[in-house]
Amino acid sequence: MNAPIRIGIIGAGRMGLDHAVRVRDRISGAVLTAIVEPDGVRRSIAATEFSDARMFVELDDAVGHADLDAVIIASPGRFHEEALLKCLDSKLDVLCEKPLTPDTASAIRVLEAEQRADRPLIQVGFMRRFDPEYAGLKQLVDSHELGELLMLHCVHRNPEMPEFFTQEMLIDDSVVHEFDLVSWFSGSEIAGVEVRYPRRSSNAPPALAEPLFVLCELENGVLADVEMSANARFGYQVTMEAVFENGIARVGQPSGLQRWHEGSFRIEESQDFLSRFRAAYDIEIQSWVNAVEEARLGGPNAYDGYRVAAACEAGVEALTRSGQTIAVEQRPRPSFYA
Ligand code: ISE
Repeated sequence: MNAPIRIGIIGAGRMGLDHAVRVRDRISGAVLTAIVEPDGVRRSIAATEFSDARMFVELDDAVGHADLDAVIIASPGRFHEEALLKCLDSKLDVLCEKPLTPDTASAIRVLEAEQRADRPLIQVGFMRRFDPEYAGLKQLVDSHELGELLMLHCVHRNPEMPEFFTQEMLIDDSVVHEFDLVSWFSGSEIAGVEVRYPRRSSNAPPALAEPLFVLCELENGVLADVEMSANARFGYQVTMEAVFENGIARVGQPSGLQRWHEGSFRIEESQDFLSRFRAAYDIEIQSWVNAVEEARLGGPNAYDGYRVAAACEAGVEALTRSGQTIAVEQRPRPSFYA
């Protein structure tokens, strides 16, 4: 049996700690050796919970001292470029949480640096591709069993968002997932993005105008709409309906315990993305670890992250030019990412 892959996690926030538990308890062939977190409070919480891992303030220290084969980047997107470039310099395999970077200029710098390596080293954390229902839908699309895919109706509802959440984050932190999926399902590139504003929800904090209605035009003619709600209150709900020539398919419908009581019927709804996508994250990280073992990627690559960044850039511009379709500008896929 091979030695376990030694993993360091950058960022001990909500996502980073969730991955730390996953690597420690549920992933085979991996061991958590390091956590990098500049914030002292978060670092000491992590140190208590993950006493077998070494704690570092800076990535440089971890790369210099810890036994590392691979890194999960779970810090906020604006810090990704610097971390990615350092990991590439040290030839470390990386699972980078979405977004790869917040804009295309920085994503291109990462792609250029990565292409100096022998092979792609960065997998991007579009975990929904690993959700069993979404993976089943992808198989259905690719089988052509229901004919060609025509449209996708996507719903992305969060119960509430933290105070720091900005209007742009509705696109590059949330709709970013749908940008990846609609392109993956349709097997085509996003050509244009339009944003429309329905009546504003009184649940929206002063800094946000939402919900949003986002329309994506794919190069092959598929249309995808996304309802993005940041403060839907009742729970966390992410669904998709795919319309084919000869049928439809749905994912993300409420499931689980069903309860009938006092004249009503009830099914529990998820309350956050970590529980809703727990299985997807587990499968994603296991797939990545297995792939690292074989010196390859186990999911979407940095070019996928770049093209989604390009769609996000158009989407952010569309926020201020409601009703206009903003073209997505992107460079062709280098053969390195074929
Ligand atoms: C969050 O960062 C995620 O990635 C979740 O999957 C998404 O549903 C949520 O809207 C984002 O803020």
